[in-house]
Amino acid sequence: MSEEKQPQTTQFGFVSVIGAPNAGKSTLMNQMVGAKISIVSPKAQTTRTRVMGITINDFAGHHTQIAFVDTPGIFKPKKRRLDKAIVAAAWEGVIDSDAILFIVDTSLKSPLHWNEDILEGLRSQNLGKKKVTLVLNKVDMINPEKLFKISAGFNDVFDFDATFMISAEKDRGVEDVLNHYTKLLPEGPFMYPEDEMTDMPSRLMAAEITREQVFRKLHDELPYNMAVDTEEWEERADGSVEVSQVIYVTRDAHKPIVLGKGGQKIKAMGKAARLEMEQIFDRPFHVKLFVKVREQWDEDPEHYRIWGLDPNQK
Ligand SMILES: Nc1nc2c(ncn2[C@@H]2O[C@H](COP(=O)(O)OP(=O)(O)OP(=O)(O)O)[C@@H](O)[C@H]2O)c(=O)[nH]1
Ligand SMILES: [Mg+2]
Repeated sequence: MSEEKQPQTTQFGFVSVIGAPNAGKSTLMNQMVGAKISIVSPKAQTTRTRVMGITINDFAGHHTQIAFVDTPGIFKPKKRRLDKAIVAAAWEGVIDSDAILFIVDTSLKSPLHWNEDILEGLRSQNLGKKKVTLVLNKVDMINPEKLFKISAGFNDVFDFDATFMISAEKDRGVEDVLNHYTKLLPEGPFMYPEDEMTDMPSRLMAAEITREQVFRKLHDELPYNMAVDTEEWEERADGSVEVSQVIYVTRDAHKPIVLGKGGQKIKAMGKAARLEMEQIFDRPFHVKLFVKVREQWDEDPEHYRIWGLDPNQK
């Protein structure tokens, strides 16, 4: 019997992408969607909210729209309110999804140990019939022997429906993961227009683009404790967009770091962000950036509201 199905039948589902901070969740989602939807950086805890990347794929007679939900990295939050909200948002993604993609950074010294919290969490969540797929990432950095040991270690402690070994960054093995979900997801109508790639509002997307440029231009000079909000978004008659954004830092001493000598740094960030926005939104942009010190931006209820996070996580 062949697995071929009628091409008219469509399939649709949400796949939540979970993993420890820095595992490569956003890199993989962007790769599968074929567009830069979620920002990526070498710093842990880059993604702070749920970001959806939508794609349509055809494989073995299946015609499927897949909505990947990139989540913030899951870790054990200690005290900070923002950390608790971030981790809660990640687990919420799991509960709402049809299937779970669990991605692991295999280049770490002890990946299994590093992921204990998540495995524990997966065991305690009511997953019903949801399948959990193991995706071993960054295989470009380790040898096959170690990789197979890691794979066996994870499969010993949890019942995964399949295991993939990939390099999200080098685009190796990514298509197999995409095809897996193309077959797996339930039959049903597409939930999003065929050309839609994300459900993220443009203002938030623009803020994320700038936040990535701040990471890039400052490397390790700035702690990760920084936020960007889009204050104004104005569509001009000529088709261009004027955007004003504020980069929030928590200390006076951080302000000159962001500005750079004679404002060089912030100028460069603004330019890079503008080019990226023009590419993503396919229209001209004018970007104005400001730096403000707000010691407790991560306690400001407005910030939580904008980003769809719940400030009252226990
Ligand atoms: N060598 C290698 N690096 C990778 C691979 N995939 C991702 N990375 C790098 O790992 C770092 C983290 O990638 P992200 O995609 O931001 O990871 P994330 O899981 O979304 O991280 P958070 O949002 O902070 O939880 C970045 O520097 C990526 O370039 C891979 O396959 N190989
Ligand atoms: Mg991320």
